[in-house]
Amino acid sequence: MVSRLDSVSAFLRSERVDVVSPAPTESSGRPREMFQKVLIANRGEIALRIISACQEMGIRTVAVYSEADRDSLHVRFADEEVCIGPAKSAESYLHIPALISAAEITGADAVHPGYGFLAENAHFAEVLNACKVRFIGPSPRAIRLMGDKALARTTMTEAGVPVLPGSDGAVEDAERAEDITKAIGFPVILKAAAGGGGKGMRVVDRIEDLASSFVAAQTEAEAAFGSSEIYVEKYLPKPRHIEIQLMADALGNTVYLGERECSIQRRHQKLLEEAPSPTVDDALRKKMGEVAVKAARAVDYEGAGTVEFLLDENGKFYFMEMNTRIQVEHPVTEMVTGMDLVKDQIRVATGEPLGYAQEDIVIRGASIECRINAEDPVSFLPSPGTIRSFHIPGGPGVRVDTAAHAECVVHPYYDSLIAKLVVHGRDRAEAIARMRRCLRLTVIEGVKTTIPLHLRILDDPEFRAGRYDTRFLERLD
Ligand code: MV4
Repeated sequence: MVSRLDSVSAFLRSERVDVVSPAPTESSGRPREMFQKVLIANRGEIALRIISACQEMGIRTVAVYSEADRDSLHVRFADEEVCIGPAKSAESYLHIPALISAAEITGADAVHPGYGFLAENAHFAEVLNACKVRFIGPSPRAIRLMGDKALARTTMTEAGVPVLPGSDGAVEDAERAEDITKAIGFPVILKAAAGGGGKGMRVVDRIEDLASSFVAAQTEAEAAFGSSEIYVEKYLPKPRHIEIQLMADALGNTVYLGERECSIQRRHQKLLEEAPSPTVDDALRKKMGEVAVKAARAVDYEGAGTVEFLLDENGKFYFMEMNTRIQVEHPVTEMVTGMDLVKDQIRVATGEPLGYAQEDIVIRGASIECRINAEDPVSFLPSPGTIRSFHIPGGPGVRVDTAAHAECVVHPYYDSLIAKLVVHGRDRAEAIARMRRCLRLTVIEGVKTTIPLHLRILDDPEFRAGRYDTRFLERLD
């Protein structure tokens, strides 16, 4: 039996190690007992969120931090902490050897990646599993299959999941893109196979623009993701972004936990999310949920995952991508279902059964999340600095997920999220009123924030009527 130290040392000496047989497990290939110690390979609010779940489960925690985060709350509240490098993410939160070393020297038996950073890095998951440290998430295979957005479309087509007309996989050149476009008709959208989030995306309305747009998309994709692979889809002009939350255990139980509406985005950055969607009725929820489960089963998915769909004006929906991580906006789902998705992630990673079935999932009331970012609410330029005063109200149906506090520094190295303000109401009108009240009674001084923009969104008649799509912010006067 190769010891864990040998396998970690082998990794640290070379780029990759052969996958060695993991520790003794049940037939499902999972460790029997609950984790003793979880390392959180992340920072900020999600690191605190994971520490909270671990503390409630009696699991010890290891925080990793960059030199810039030395005084952060996730370091303060973890049981142990390891400095993994300088402020730059590439030299700290993205530096796999440092994270593997931290897991080894602290004896962590699992790693929770959170979202962003290495959360969807199949190599990171592979190395951890090879070093007999459980990656709390899906298999490297599922991460890879869904991480290649072009391959994901092909996999979903084969699984009977509706996808928009377009290419089967990546398209090798502009000529091939032209052939496909002639078959599906304009407008089309060119997308980067190696990553979502809008980078390497181009909408093309006419043939004269196709070749130049294809090259521009390739160039941007290569710069953003290290791969210039592009695929083509029929473009939906005014879709809604509806995503289905999934949870699956290692024993074949896969459950959907309703949907989230995430159409209010600016340059592909989500700003405000809500559950349930004002446009999804029970019948559509069931249809989308069952299709999302089918998508998960097609890749033997385990853990928390989200299938993102585009919903058109006729109520037809199409697979856009699958996120193989816990998402920023998971709290709105927790507020309307009463679940704790991070605890579920940790439990199913040990091989435990889900403990609930589809019929146990009931959506109650309405929830809204506003992302309070340290950004200028008009220009959206980051507004790093020291928070001088920090007060977010509570009260019935209010949740705040944050790692910020008075005198803390909002660094320019990381994302600008200061706090997720989440409310729950008996219905959507109460949730909107509650969110407005909380935003108006919030005091954050020292940095600019997106609070004024959120108040404008909540006051907009179209938003209040639930009549909005992904172009909403373009129309907000
Ligand atoms: C689309 C689309 C319309 N048609 N795909 C992909 C990345 C994601 N962040 C936005 N994406 C879109 N893909 C087709 N075939 C419109 C968008 C889109 C969008 C989607 C959801 C939420 C906000 C959006 C803002 C701009 C574009």
